[in-house]
Amino acid sequence: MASHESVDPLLVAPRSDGMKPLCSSGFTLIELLIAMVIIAALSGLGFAGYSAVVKRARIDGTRTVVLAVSTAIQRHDRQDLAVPVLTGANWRTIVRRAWDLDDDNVLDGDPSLDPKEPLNPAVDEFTAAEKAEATSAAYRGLVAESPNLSLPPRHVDAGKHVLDAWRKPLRIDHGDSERFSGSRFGVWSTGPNGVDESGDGDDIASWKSQ
Ligand SMILES: [Ca+2]
Ligand SMILES: [Ca+2]
Repeated sequence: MASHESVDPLLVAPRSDGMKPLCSSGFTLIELLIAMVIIAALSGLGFAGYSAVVKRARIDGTRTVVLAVSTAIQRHDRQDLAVPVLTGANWRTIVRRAWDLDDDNVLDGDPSLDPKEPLNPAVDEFTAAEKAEATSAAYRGLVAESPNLSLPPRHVDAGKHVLDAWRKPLRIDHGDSERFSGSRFGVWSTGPNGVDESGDGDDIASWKSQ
């Protein structure tokens, strides 16, 4: 039997309605373009969905760290630190805020490990005098002084600063219990936009539920 006899004539014969035979070609250019547009749209939706999932995971991870730090500070119940300072030939005692010895609202790392990173002022915390004061009071920052505080390594930098998911050090402020929902202090991350809004905006704060 000849091979052409096995082909259905309807599939190859010219059609009376002027349309192409059913198996005459693959995709037309228009069909290819439509397929490409659909694939591009689906890819965009997939990327947007992925980005949203990553952002949510970072917010949730940062919130866990903020609450862990807040709990560790409450456990210490140590708000102030008496620091001996040598002025001329005389020693005197000054009071500093524990966990923010240099009063810059950045949660302290370990002063003795302060990397003095010139390109990142946020982790360039301690002046030489503040470092000396911290050393004289055996003060080493939250992570070094909180043995029960367990944080994922990605949330701690070389200077023992606690970082959020965007690699920014956490912030702290003391004193205003009305602002901090009854607590004497508040801890926060500057959030996805990396801008410090004192706990407002997209900041992730220990005294706010999100
Ligand atoms: Ca500080
Ligand atoms: Ca912010």
